[in-house]
Amino acid sequence: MANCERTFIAIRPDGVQRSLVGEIIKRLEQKGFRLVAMKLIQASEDLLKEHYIDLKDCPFFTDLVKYMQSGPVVAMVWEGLNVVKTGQVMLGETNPADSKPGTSRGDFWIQVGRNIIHGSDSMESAEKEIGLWFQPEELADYKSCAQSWIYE
Ligand code: IDP
Ligand code: MG
Repeated sequence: MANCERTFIAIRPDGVQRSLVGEIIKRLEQKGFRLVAMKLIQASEDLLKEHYIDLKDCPFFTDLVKYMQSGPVVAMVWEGLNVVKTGQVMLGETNPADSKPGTSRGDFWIQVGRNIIHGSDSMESAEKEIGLWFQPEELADYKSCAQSWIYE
C-alpha cells in the first residue's frame, strides 16, 4: 500500500550534539508521517562503510565514515505516502547553497561535511538501509489513531 512506504532517516552526530533531535522529529511527526522505529546508536565502522558503499571511491569517504562515527546517531524508520521523496524534500539538498529555508538542512546547516541528517534517496536504498540498521523485530507494529485524519 502506498501509505505504507518507508524510509530510513538518521540524525547524524552533529545533529545530536547540536540538540536538534527533538526539532527534526517534531517536523516529521507534525507532517503526519508515522514513526516505525527509532534508536540512539554508536554505529560501527563496518555498518557505516556498508551504508555509504556507493560513495566508497569518493575522496571524502574516509572523512565521512569518521564523522558518522564521531558520536551517536539517531536512526529512525518513518512511514507514509511518498515518504522517501517528501522526506528528502524536508531534509534539504546535498549542496548547502541549494538547501532552502524551511528544510532541516536549510534551517540548521552551513557546510556539506556537517549536514546533521541523512535520508534514503530511493525506495531501494530505503529498503537496504532499514535492513542494515534495524532487525525486523525492532520495527513497531501498531496502528496510528490519526490515520483516518491524515489520509482520505
Ligand atoms: P546526501 O546526504 O544529501 O544524500 P550524498 O551524495 O548521498 O548526499 O552524500 C552523502 C554524504 O557525503 C553527504 O551528506 C555529506 O556528508 C558527504 N558529502 C557529499 N558530497 C561531499 C563533498 O563534496 N565533500 C564532502 N563531503 C561530501
Ligand atoms: Mg545520499
